[in-house]
Amino acid sequence: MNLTTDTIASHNDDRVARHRNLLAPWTDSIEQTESIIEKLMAFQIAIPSWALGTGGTRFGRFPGGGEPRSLEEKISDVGLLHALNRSSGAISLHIPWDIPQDAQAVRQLADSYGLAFDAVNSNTFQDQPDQLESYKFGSLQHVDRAVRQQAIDHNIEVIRHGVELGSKSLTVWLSDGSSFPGQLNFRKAFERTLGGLQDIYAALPDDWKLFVEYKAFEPNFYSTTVGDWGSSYLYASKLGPKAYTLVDLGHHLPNANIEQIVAILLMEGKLGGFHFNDSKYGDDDLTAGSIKPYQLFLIFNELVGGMDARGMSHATDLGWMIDASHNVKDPLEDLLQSVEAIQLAYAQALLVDRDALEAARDNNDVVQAQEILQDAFRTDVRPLVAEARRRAGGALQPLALYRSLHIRDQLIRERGAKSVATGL
Ligand code: AOS
Ligand code: ZN
Ligand code: ZN
Repeated sequence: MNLTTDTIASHNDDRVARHRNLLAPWTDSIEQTESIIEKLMAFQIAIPSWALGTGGTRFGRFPGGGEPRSLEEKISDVGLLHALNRSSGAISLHIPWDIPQDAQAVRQLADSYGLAFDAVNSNTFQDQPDQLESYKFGSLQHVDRAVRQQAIDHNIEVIRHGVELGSKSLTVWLSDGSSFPGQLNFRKAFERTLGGLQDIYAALPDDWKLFVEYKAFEPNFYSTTVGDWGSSYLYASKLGPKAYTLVDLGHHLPNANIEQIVAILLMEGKLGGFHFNDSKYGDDDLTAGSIKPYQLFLIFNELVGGMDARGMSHATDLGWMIDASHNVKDPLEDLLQSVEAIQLAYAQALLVDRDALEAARDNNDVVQAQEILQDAFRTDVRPLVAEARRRAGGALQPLALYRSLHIRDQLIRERGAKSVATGL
């Protein structure tokens, strides 16, 4: 499925007059406006390969049709998103769901869509048909050395695939933990997991990063061996300078102050990246910004402040990835919504008057500090995000264009009504 520049241009032509009107007020502060647009254009968000099919819950799965049947079709789907919004210029793969048969060809295909490979993800939370040992009681934490070794070898194989594709990071998410009190010796589980991560870390190329993703609970319901940012930080610190913590927004206990976690990890140089999503109850993996957009903004507020303080590049120094998937929407439409929500939060955070905020804090002017943040959050930055897309060659309204072209119908004709993507 290829989207031509002509199609996008004619979509934009029909809308550009209205767009210019919406943009007009922004020309009063032209310097700030231009700087935000440039930053938005540079900001790319990686799409996870497993979000391209309709996700499942443990109660059932309802494929929407036209789902990608192969790695090549997944790349083509992300290429389509990127053509529409010019902000989804990377894909994050999952092994073994996405094993590339011919890495060179896969790389070329991604390249033809302007896509890079973001972090590769390992999988030691499921048993694969050809696998000798079972992960029923964990992987890197397992009491049996053979199971641990199998998990280590798998991660090293994932790195190898990533190297062939030009990826620069490995995300390790472990489902390891226990479901009942007494089941696990916490200290031994930690030590064994650390040992395994050390072996994986040793296989990491010099210019790679290892992301240690934490999660409070699920699938284990009593303890998780990498259960919170404190444990992840501890593993990452013990591993060394190439290891970082990865924050998945859905992986906290209710009401956790994620923006504060982000601020501290960033300050310590140990924040690696994100899995963006949203949730109301647990690891719901809902569309970014769909439930708590203010929280997303507050996180970006810490990111912009903290990254600027450390002289980091917003575009390249952290891993920006989506981790969302569910049952009821067209996955491509959902991803367009997630990307836009992330861009809006980022643009609003760029609006914050940081000097005024610091001054208010120094004066203990609580009201003014709150006003400054809310003023940015309540600003409609959609015209800026649309302008960034337009300048980069994308569509003013990606979702509207996707719908008007009946892309899902075309994909169903091409791939069938019952195609099911590999993944969760
Ligand atoms: C699991 O809850 C984690 O969020 C993982 O990052 C991710 O969902 C998984 O690796 C994809 O299967
Ligand atoms: Zn995740
Ligand atoms: Zn998750």
